[in-house]
Amino acid sequence: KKISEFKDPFSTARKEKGIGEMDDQNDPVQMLLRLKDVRKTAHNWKTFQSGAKPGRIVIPSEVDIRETRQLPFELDPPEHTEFRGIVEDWFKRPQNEEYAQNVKKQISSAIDDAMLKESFDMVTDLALPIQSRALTLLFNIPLEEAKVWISWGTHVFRSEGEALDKDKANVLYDYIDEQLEKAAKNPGEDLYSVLLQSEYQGRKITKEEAKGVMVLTFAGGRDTIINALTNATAYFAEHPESLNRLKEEPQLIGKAVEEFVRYFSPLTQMGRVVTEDTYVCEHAAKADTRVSLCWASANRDETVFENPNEIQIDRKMNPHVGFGFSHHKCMGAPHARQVMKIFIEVLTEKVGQIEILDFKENIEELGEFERKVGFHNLQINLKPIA
Ligand code: HEM
Ligand code: EMZ
Repeated sequence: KKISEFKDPFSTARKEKGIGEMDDQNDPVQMLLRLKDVRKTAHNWKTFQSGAKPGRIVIPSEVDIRETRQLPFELDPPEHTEFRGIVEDWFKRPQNEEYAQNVKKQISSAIDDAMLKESFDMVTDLALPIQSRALTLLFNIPLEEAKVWISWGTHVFRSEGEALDKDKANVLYDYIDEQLEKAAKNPGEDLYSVLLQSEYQGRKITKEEAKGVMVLTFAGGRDTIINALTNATAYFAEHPESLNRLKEEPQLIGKAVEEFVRYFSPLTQMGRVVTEDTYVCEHAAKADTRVSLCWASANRDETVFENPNEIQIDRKMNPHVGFGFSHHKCMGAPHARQVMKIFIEVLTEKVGQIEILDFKENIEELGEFERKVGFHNLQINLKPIA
């Protein structure tokens, strides 16, 4: 059995019923499993809203550990459209050549250091530092600051085992409050300062709104990137021929990134709150209940993807929804794609062999389903190209 194999737990339910069910802290969720339904529902923000009580569209629900509304994530049109418009350009900076070169410097040096070790944990010793350091570029602040973030571990709201962790969350909230205070007193060229100077609905953005953006960028782009890098590394350890192919044909790296996002679906699902009695996939969905858009299931939909359970690094048609769909599609995708692309590029340039020494899988419990989303740890050894 391959360590880098990620089974699709949804296939029977997707084919037979199209929906799955899970309870989450006594607030059950009807999960939409088919790509077509996921898209249609994501598009219909009037009936399936994001702007519910903060934390409720996240599964597991964060209503008990968070009051700040994450922005633009927990808004619906027309407010969502205006708010997203204010921040979107900033989140496209990762496409600039200079940004890419800085990411490359960071990742090259991280991999050089890792190759000096006999063995190390891909999750906490490599993916987490890469993710945290790259985030300093997105924020446009000194690299030094990454040290603080690395000390928080892989998820800012959860500890190993998925339990919500309020104390951990409070560390993040206090930190962001402090950074925003500093930026307000002494504005610079960083994301905090830029936010505080932006205008929304004809007035300046409030500190609470700026905090909502920062909480989201810290939380949303963290375990997702870490799992994507770790899972791709496990895959290359077991498929050295694929890494070789990408070395020979680097123009395929972009396609490979999309295929990893499809196959690993680092964000399993996202909820919506139903605003009026309706039906999803012929099942009644009452007002004020939750449904979820299950990206991970949609990405294995056999009516859309040929051989959905195989990684094809050169997959031709790949309309995956790993980064979401419609209004809320991932704003961090340019950054995430750049980090993943450059990570793979550096592997092809420097690494000759990847050996897995030990691992512990990270399994999500989703009611009737169990889904592997990544690894709590992946102990590996990297050998330089001879
Ligand atoms: C939204 C996935 C990385 C910031 C989303 C959504 C998905 C997603 C599926 C849609 C949520 C919804 O429809 O409610 C991913 C994956 C990532 C990743 C798979 C890594 C491989 C990042 C990063 C950042 C980020 C690195 C920022 C640093 C956001 C934001 C939104 C979002 C701000 C909300 C956009 C909106 O509501 O308009 N992401 N994400 N993500 N993501 Fe990501
Ligand atoms: C939320 C979410 C964002 C949530 C787009 O997804 O990511 C999750 O990891 C966080 O726990 O708060 O930011």
